[in-house]
Amino acid sequence: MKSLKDYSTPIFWAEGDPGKLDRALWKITFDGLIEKPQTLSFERLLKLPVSNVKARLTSVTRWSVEGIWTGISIKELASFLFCKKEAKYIRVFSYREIYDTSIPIEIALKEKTLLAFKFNEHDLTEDYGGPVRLFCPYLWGYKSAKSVVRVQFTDKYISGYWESRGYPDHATIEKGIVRDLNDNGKLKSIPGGEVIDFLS
Ligand SMILES: Nc1nc2c(c(=O)[nH]1)N[C@H]1C(S)=C(S)[C@@H](COP(=O)(O)O)O[C@H]1N2
Ligand SMILES: [Mo]
Repeated sequence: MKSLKDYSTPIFWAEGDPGKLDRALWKITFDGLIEKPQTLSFERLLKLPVSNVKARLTSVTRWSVEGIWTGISIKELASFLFCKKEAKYIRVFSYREIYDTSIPIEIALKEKTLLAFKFNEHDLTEDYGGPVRLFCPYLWGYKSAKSVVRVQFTDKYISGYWESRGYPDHATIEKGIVRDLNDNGKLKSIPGGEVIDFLS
């Protein structure tokens, strides 16, 4: 099965390329409106029940790539961390905490929103947000923060890196044209919302 690189998926690092990341030392802090705030090593995270979802990452810059994403669902994490009912959003921070983004809890708890570490059985490389990134196929790609170091459960919405630079906070995927990277970048129409099928 092909990797993201095999599909020539563009590599976005608005905050600058983070360089080499050490998966053996990687940690993710979970805090905010949860009963059990804690920091988990990447190794410990991998011991939680794993989900595999076939879904697309779709960028507002008009490309879309599909594959099997493997990770720990936010739903699983919310139950493991005893998420409080007051939590309305998750705010996710990338390595160095320059890039962040937030999504509503009801979208975070949908089955395909993951802290993902594999695409088509290949470990995510640093270019694509390894060791672990958010993956949320329901919204534009700027919500899928790469190389995640912190997940905060919160009741206040704070615009993230791209949202505070003019991209919509809701990030609803709009109807229009995208390049399908699984089909040599062929231009195809999408209906709006999670990209499941193209319009013919
Ligand atoms: N840390 C970080 N995460 C990020 C970005 C970024 O610039 N920095 N870009 C976002 C955008 S706009 C998209 S479309 C996807 C692209 O993922 P890729 O670089 O793995 O293709 O990552 C998202 N996550
Ligand atoms: Mo994007």
